[in-house]
Amino acid sequence: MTVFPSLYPEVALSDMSITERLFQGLENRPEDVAIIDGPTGRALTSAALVDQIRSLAGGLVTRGVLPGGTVAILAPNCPEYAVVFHGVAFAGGTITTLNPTYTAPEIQHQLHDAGATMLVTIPALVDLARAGMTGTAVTELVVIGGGAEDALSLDDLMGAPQAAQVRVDLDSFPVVLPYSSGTTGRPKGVMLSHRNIVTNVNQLAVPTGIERGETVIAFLPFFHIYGMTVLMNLVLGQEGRLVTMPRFDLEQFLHLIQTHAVSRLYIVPPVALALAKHPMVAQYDMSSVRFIFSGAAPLSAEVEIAVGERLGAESIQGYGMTEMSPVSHSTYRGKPRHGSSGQAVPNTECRIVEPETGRNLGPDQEGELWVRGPQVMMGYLNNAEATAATLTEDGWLKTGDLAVIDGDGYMFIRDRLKELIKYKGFAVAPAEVEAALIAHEKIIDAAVVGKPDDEAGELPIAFVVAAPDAELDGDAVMAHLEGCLSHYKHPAEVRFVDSVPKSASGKILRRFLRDELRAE
Ligand code: 4UU
Repeated sequence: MTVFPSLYPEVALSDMSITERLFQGLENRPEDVAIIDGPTGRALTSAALVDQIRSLAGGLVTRGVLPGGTVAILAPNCPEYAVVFHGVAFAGGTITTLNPTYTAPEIQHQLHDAGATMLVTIPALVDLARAGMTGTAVTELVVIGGGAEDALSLDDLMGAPQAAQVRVDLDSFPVVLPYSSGTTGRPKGVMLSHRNIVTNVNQLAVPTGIERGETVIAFLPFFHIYGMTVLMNLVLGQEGRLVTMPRFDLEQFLHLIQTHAVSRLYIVPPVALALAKHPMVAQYDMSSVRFIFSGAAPLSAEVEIAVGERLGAESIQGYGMTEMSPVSHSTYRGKPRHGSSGQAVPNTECRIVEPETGRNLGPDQEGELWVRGPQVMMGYLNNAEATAATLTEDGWLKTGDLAVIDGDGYMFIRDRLKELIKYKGFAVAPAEVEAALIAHEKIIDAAVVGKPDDEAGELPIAFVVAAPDAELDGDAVMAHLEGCLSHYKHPAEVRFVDSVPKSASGKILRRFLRDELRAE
């Protein structure tokens, strides 16, 4: 069996919790600013961040919310995100992170599935949060900054500082529950342990380590695993400084890079494209930028090189998946191979498996990428079937991505075997969109697949079968989706068809539809 091991020395497995690992990067520089709210310039020193995390953890324990429960957070990036995330983790709790652009039904689904009992949000999202809580086990709404009726403020929760990490098992307790659809179906809770995340932080520090005081801009959302592990936990845990942005806006992004002399950009391909081509970039001083890292979707070698040349910075890529905490591959600094997703990070083994036969393939042969390592998830929450379909008994994760690994261990993603659509780096689960479409009384069948797009990477396209004699147009379909699916999941186009191509067993033949779209 051909196994591609990491070519780099192993990192020791740590016995720290994720918050203890964070404190390692904060406690020796108490007076340094650790995190700045981009829009307002409000700054928190390392000492203030540690104090707030300890106070929140203490308050949650005193109130009896934790340990043992699940707290949900529905918020855009802001300094308090790190306080809430780590306050819960330090108190021995589980945190489930919600996309703040979700609709009420989407929020409701995740809160219910994760078994959350407390929801933390911001003032602007209170109404949405309340609608999403309805019918779930959430009994307490907490608002960062306070000011809402019948809700606690985050300050109300602060208690006597929690001195030490509330002990939970580092390998079998899910500290984080982000949601991902994996290779098939609807979004599922991905159970990640303290060991998973701490190890991934330490693994990624090898190829792309951060120097003390480096400033990193954080527009990638903390609710998604890329922003959570790489920005919030790696940057702060390695003595870097974060400038948070609540959402991506090119002008504000450039302005904040200039104002704060940002040295490092973690981005996704659409932002790489904008940085390479947009005229506005020339109006700002980008000379502080030294390092650019793109992940979450394919980026061509041309754009990867162009963005590095335009900004005079090292430009590289990494590859990850929520189920891998997320990073399995990263380009090592000073060893670029443009167009590649990089080499396996330490402690990480890979296989390339021929999908039809299950046979192991060798270098330069294309097959499904399987990954094994200490960053691979525990499994999906309450879903043994999906877990068994994704993880083998001996610990290999089937990524659902088609890749090749060259003779030097560089991995190149070639295509996607799984049904997932990536819109601007965000995962769209076709099964979820199809279920929402079919919920319309005049739609009898539907299939959703991705169409290649220069800017977004892929656009979701819906193939819809209307009931006989039903009067239905694209606008009516889109109006139906409003309020039940967040906008990034909405099809860019609705096509009416007579039938959806299916296999004998009733599975949608997505490849068939995708090939049709690619041929256009
Ligand atoms: C082609 O997108 C992510 C995680 C991305 C990430 C995080 C930290 C990358 C580098 C890093 O350092 O997770 P999910 O779960 O949202 O989506 C996972 C899927 C992969 O299975 C693959 O299909 O996103 C796609 N993907 C990529 N595709 C992720 N990275 C890449 C990449 N090239 N570099």
